[in-house]
Amino acid sequence: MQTKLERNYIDGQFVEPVSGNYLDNIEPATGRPYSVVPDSDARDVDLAVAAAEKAFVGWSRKPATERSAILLRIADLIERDLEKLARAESIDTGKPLSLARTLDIPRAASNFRFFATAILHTESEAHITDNVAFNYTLRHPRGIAGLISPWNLPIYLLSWKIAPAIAVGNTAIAKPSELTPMTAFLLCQICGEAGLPDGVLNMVHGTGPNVGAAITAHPKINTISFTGGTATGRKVAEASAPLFKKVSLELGGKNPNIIFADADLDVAVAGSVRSSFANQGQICLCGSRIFVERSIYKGFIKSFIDNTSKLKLGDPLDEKTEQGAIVSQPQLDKVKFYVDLAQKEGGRIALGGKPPPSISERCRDGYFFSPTVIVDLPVSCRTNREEIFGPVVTITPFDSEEEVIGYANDCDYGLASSIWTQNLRRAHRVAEKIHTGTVWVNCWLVRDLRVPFGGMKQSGVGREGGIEALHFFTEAKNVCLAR
Ligand code: TXE
Repeated sequence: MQTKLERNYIDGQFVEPVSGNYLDNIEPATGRPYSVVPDSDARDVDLAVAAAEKAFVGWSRKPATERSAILLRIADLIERDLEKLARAESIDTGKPLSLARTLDIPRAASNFRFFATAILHTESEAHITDNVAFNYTLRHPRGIAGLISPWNLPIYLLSWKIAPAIAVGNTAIAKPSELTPMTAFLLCQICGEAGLPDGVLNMVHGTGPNVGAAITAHPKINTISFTGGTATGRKVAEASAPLFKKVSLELGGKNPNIIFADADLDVAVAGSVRSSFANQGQICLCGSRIFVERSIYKGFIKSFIDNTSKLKLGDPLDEKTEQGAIVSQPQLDKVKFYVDLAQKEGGRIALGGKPPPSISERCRDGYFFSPTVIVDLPVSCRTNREEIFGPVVTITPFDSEEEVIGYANDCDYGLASSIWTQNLRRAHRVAEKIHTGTVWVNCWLVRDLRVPFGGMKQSGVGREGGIEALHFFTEAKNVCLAR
């Protein structure tokens, strides 16, 4: 039964898409539609641009303290509605309710709070040109930002873009993934209640080709922040380049997770199980290629499999569930494809490899897949190079530090990596040589909002987070005064 009607949010109003068309929104745990999403197109984007353009005049001139106060109210309201939002996120994505409650929704509140306060503590550079001039830097909001986000961490990632974009005085047109639009819709209600002026944030729902492409092609949207797959990122870059848009792309990953023999094994195993299977492996930062020093290889695999087997897979809305559903049928098919491919490439399935036995009557047609561990694969096979984005990891032995650095870097992606060792010198040495935007040592997914975040190689272009985000969403201007 369709229980909710989502609508676009344009100029402070909830409105129907111009076409009047809607897409089914499917609950991954049941495989059944439970709401509808506006199937918007370029005409809705045009309306949103008109609203954002009008709102920019007042919003960009508002004192930072006033913008900050509104963003802080949004953060408070997200926290007030934590349970409602967590439940919505869990139903929409298939992720465990407990994860949405402890990670996704709190992070959305933190994103607004962080950037609300960051704009109160900015500094500007001054450069004195000897005996000639005095320079200082002004940073202006750029105008209208287009913010496009994926389905794996819907409100977590969308708020990570919206908060800095509007905090510095831009207006925004956001497009959540058509697979997971619900919390974006609820966030608009919150923004209205928090007193965000009409038109500052506009939410246009719909597909990538219809709405995403209209955003990237729109001449009045001069800033694009995109998170999603690498193939889509390429399209976004192609559409934006002729218009000279400022673009930030956070794309896929195939992240190495390296365990040295001197690691604290219990900590490394627990951390690796989490980094492999959190959110069913559907986080761009998940460590999908595990490399283990040969002397502890067998022991690690045993312990890793023991711990993974204990993960409770079930109905995402069950409080005890640790592994929920995969987001969609195509994504489930993709996972199955790679598990088949791995076997054709010589891999052996040490755990999982198929959907779990029936979970419950409610979840009979849901998109579930057991956490899967594959061993005995060559390092450079497709399974070890291509992003699967599901609960599937490979484990490969290595003999030396040099060898494993080669393995880690032998990949088109460069988003994140983890190293587990108790040797501090080794940690620094390896961290310096790995080609990824983030290197975690003896931890995973510790995300301080101040640090630069982004990927190398095909994992993306640009950095967001902290000052990087404030700079990305502003235009620097040099003012030069003769002495
Ligand atoms: O993502 P898409 P999809 C990876 C993952 C997954 C693959 C495809 O491997 O299997 O990407 O997933 C919008 N112009 N990641 O297809 O298409 C789209 O509507 C502008 C990794 O779901 O990249 C959505 O809002 N926008 C990733 C957003 O782009 C377009 C997270 C992302 O969707 C568009 C998700 C277009 N032409 C998937 N086409 C990560 N690294 O976080 C689509 N979109």
